[in-house]
Amino acid sequence: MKRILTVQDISCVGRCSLTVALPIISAAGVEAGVLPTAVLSTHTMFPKFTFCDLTDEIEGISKTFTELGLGFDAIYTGYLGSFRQLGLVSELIDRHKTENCMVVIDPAMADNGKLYKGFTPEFARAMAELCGKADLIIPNLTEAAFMLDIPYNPDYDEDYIRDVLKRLCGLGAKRAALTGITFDPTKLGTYAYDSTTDSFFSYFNEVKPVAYHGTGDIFASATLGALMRGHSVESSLAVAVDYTLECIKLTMADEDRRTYGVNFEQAIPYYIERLKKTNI
Ligand code: PXL
Repeated sequence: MKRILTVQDISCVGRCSLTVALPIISAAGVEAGVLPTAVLSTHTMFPKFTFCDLTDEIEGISKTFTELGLGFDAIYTGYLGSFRQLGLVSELIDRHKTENCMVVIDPAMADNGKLYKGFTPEFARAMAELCGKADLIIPNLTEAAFMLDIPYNPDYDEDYIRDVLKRLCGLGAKRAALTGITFDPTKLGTYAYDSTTDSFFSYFNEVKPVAYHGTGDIFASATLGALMRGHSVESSLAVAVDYTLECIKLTMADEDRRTYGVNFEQAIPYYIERLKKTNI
């Protein structure tokens, strides 16, 4: 059984970061080790939240894993809250990265042309440096623009997306997958570039006329789960597109849906079944 380490905050309520990553990765049949970087009452989109920083714990936990001989098949990072955390996570990757350990980075910090509360363009550039250590990065177009220090351009064409992906790999990441990409009003999905083979890949499914918060974390966690189950990068991204769409459909169908996150829990049986198929 594979074991991964995911490094991100735990927001007690709000369906993001660890409360999403843990159940999805466990559902994939993969042991999910966690390194919580902060405890928040909710994520930062809520009008009020508490924040307990756990940065001081990162180095001790990381070193203790090494002393115990605990290795990981993947390190998956999500929302990280400070420059110091970026530095410590970079060291953690250096310490634990082996040939058989895949580094997946979701630079969760922005969406719809804007940085989340508390982030700056300088932070995005520091996140870009961390992304240089990844085997796969999974930004949305806003995060990509901030990391590359280029204007956010929602009126893109395929050439533009290919150029952005090549530049993202220019940061040092072996592969980059952009989420939330659409060239056709009826389709939404991912567009990816693998610099090791100089090849592009895209996968789309239905688009729904809604925008729910928290789908980025679900997409990244579902990708990681599929990778650890032996899917190729391309097949893992396709699984994540299909699972995220299923989460959105179930949320739309729920008359009592919450104002935050999507009903990813109800779509877990779908994910488990979808993992059994390799269509790419
Ligand atoms: O979904 C990304 C995320 C993770 N963690 C925290 C957040 C957000 C997005 O707003 O605030 C604390």
